[in-house]
Amino acid sequence: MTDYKNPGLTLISSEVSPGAIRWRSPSNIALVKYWGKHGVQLPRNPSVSFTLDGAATDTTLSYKARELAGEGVEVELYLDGELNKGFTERTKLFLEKLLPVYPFLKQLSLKIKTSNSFPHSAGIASSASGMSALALCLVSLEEELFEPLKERSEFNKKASYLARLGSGSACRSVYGGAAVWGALTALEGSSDEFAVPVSESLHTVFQDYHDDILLISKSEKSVSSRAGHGLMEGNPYATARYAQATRRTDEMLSVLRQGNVERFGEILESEALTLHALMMSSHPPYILIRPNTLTVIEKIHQYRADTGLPLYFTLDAGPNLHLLYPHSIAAEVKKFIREQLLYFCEDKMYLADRVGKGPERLEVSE
Ligand code: 2P0
Repeated sequence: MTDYKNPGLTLISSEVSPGAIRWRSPSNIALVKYWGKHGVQLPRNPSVSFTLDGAATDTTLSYKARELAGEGVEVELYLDGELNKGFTERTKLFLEKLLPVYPFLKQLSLKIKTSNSFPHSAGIASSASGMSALALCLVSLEEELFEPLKERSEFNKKASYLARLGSGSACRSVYGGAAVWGALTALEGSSDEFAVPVSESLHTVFQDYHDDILLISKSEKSVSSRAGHGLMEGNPYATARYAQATRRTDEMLSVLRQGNVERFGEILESEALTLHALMMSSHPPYILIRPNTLTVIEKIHQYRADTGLPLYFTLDAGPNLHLLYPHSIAAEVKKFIREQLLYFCEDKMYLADRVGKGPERLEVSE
């Protein structure tokens, strides 16, 4: 077990000068899905994801010594420049959970300014990029107030660990390329407590893979991911699913090394459909895909049969489709999207994204 508890990390308030830290973290798309958790945000099975490039959260964490000491954490969160009560409350609870690791957080007054690169209403979850950006700001804050961590890998591991406590999938966003979260016998250093990078073994074809996100519906989901994970506890297929996901993460890692885009696509699509089948077989059952999700899936299958091109889809916990394909076929695929798929998207919108290099620390702007 990793134990980051450190009661010694406290400050002499009169010595703290105000400051600010800014990180931009991308979102990620799971290739093999995390679905089901236990304990303190521990996954029931390993998962592997591509880190995206364009879909990201930009977060600035400002801090100063707190005037009056209190028990909880003093924080305000501004989303796109406006104080957001819901996110402030969620962030406060998250930071309070971190007090055993960072007791100094209650000696500070914190202001978080955050914005997403994708529109609010796009129906894309921002918890992965948001919690990853915040966790990176916190580890940088630790370094600024105390000592630098010895290695870059230690920094990332701690950020991934903290991000996981905010939102499971966020722990994979800390790394560029691809990341694995969950202990796998064949992957040294892998853990249920944080994600590890696997980008070094990524075949060149996957290094700039495309992920175009088709916005089928922007409505709020009827069942949250948190509730969905919870329902896995009573799902009759859960045990078989966790074993399958473990095997598939192993196989996906070989596929990512070898550059086999067809096998990649087969696993990818089966993972998407399995995820939604798990939702439909939960008690109570629920359905997050929409009729247009199925229409587009059929069109993608037909396109593949007609052209032989390796265009495959995946789904998150919602109705929107992610279309994954190699850069070499980008021109044809974009034409197909424009001419045949956009009609089925709400507001005829899609977001063009691709595999990215991971989070970046940015200069603080006033
Ligand atoms: C994943 N998803 O692996 C899976 C597949 C969505 C579909 O993890 O409760 O927001 O914060 O740990 O990470 C979405 O759930 O859930 C998710 P919490 P999270 O990306």
